[in-house]
Amino acid sequence: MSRYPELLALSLFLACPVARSQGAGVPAGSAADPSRAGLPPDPRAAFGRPVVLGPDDKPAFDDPPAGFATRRDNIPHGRLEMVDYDSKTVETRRRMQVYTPPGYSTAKRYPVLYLLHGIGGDEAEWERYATPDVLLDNLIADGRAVPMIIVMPNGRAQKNDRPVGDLFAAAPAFATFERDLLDDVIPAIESRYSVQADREHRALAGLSMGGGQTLNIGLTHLETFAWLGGFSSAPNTRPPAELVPDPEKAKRLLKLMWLSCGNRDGLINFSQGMHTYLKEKGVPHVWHVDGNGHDAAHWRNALYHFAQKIFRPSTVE
Ligand code: FER
Repeated sequence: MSRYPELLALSLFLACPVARSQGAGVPAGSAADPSRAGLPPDPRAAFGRPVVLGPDDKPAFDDPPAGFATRRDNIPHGRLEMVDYDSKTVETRRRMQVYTPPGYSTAKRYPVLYLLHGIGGDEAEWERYATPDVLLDNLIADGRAVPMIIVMPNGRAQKNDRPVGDLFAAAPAFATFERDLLDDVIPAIESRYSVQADREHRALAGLSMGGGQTLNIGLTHLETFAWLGGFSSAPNTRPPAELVPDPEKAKRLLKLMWLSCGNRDGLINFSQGMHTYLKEKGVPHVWHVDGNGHDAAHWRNALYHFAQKIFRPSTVE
């Protein structure tokens, strides 16, 4: 998100209309956490909004084992490459980062995970936060994940897509990205890589703004994606009843609906709202609340678990 997370957390809080309108004016880490009295605001408890936890808001999984994101020399490695594509949506040439698994071969066809970044990020953000290539190399070597392609596009669909200036001013471009993803990114990937081009072999997941994009785009395009993961989804998330107007259809088509958030994340209410709605409507989903904030630890851990569940027989009840 930034090389200076404290400053970014503070500036996001100051710029955040939702936080300000709810009067959540307590800087993160002060009143909410007496153990931090006298310390600078805790960047992990971003946005300074009060977190109210309910009985369902607990971990569904243990934290990953030590070393899960450490590169191992004695296993096969995949490849990470930066790829250009023509975007009709933005009318420019754009970039995305693509991971191909160890032994990638055009003699096989692979499922694809599209992985979306946050408001301060770009196509390189996931790599900075979570090294998805290392994570997947390890999981695949241990037989815990299916060999897959991971596509990390730039979710800010506008001509200048660098995370500069007022980050919130680009919020509309994160909505425009729906067309860029469906009309430009996916066709470019499917024409260049050896992929299984159907809904059951496409997953969409993202962190924060990218989590909101995942829910907004994925739940309204179940003909395109069967596996969805919203990590710490941001206020760009549309109301659950708009995204899932037909719960029976969602039940029939979703192979995995993953929602997760840290229990110190001031944006948790957006994920809680989606969990409550899906629970009420009987739509099976994962609801995983761990001990992190709005931070890379949550996103790395979420990807570790999510990547093991996709493109396999569905196990969620
Ligand atoms: C907001 C607060 C946070 C918001 C977006 C975010 C669109 C996104 C944060 C992130 O991506 O980390 O009010 O409004």
